[in-house]
Amino acid sequence: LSDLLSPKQVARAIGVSESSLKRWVDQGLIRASRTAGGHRKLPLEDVLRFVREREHQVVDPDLLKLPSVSPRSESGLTEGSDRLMKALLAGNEELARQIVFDLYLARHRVCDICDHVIAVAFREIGCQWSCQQIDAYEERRGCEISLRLLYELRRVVPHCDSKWLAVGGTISGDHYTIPDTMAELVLRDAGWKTSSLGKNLPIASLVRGLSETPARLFWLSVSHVEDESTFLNDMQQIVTVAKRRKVSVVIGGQALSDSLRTRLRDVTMCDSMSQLDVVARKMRGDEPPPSNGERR
Ligand code: B12
Repeated sequence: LSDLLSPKQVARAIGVSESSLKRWVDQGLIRASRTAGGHRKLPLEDVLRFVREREHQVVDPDLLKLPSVSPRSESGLTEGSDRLMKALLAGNEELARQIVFDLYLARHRVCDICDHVIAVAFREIGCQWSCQQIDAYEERRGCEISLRLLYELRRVVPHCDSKWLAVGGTISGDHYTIPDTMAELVLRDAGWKTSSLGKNLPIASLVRGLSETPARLFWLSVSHVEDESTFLNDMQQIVTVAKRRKVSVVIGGQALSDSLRTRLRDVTMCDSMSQLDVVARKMRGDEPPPSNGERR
């Protein structure tokens, strides 16, 4: 992430004096680097971490190059999912962004926003689609907006540790982009360096990608399975290479039926992004950070 901000920009953005801000920097509360001329420069992700931890309000998000945040944060996950669903169906990207970033700045964890807000909104969108209450374009447009939001969140999650590399993707026939992009984002938030190999990838290529990168974790998002026995064969190929290379395989997704689950071996199965977060942090020997008390 290359966004570096001046103390003046940050002070104005969060409505405090520049001298308070410089003091916090000098006390080490916000990490800063110095330019050749000796000026302090603050990385955006460190500023956001400080804002979340100290519960400051962002009064002028433009100055942080952030999407606009509503002045009074609506911090609940439950209201968030309903509001997000409506914003997505209306194609209101600005409002959708505001809802997601408000929750992030209100200290909800990225995995909780994914599970309890974005995924819930899409469950409802799926119901409305199957009851023919909405048109395909409304669903698809909502997917496009959500993907962009996930990439914007990715811009602000803190730096990751390059020792811990995770790769993953989806197998050919699986066109679902949101859960895979979420898995990558959650892994980054859990401190992993990630590199998605891609969506809808032929199994041979996915396996080659796994064997040619020094990854320690391989994630597979499974939202659509065309044929169960082909899928089990594909998984066998992944697990064989992963074992040889001492890579942990973590899979999740709504197409993992009970019959598939009972036949899968040597993989960690997760039902949610929160579980992925726990598994990923445990592997690195980390405890989950504190989050906003309200879970739903
Ligand atoms: C958007 C959508 C699509 C879009 C996706 C676009 C895109 N760019 O991603 C498109 C148009 C491709 C699509 C196509 C189809 N879809 Co569709 N789709 C949906 C919808 C509305 C949302 C899915 C979504 O992305 N949700 C957001 C994710 C994040 O939520 P999630 O899947 O619940 O994931 C959570 C967990 O499973 C877990 N998880 C997920 N992945 C991973 C990975 C890891 C590593 C871990 C740890 C955890 C994890 O964490 C997530 C967050 O909590 C669902 C409705 C629903 N109920 O979900 C239908 C739905 C899944 N689709 C459905 C169907 C039938 C189809 C089609 C077969 C339609 C058709 N006849 O062509 C095709 C199949 C496409 C294919 N071959 O891949 C049905 C499936 C019914 C069933 N169980 O069989 C659903 C349920 C709609 C419905 N009510 O009928 N779809």
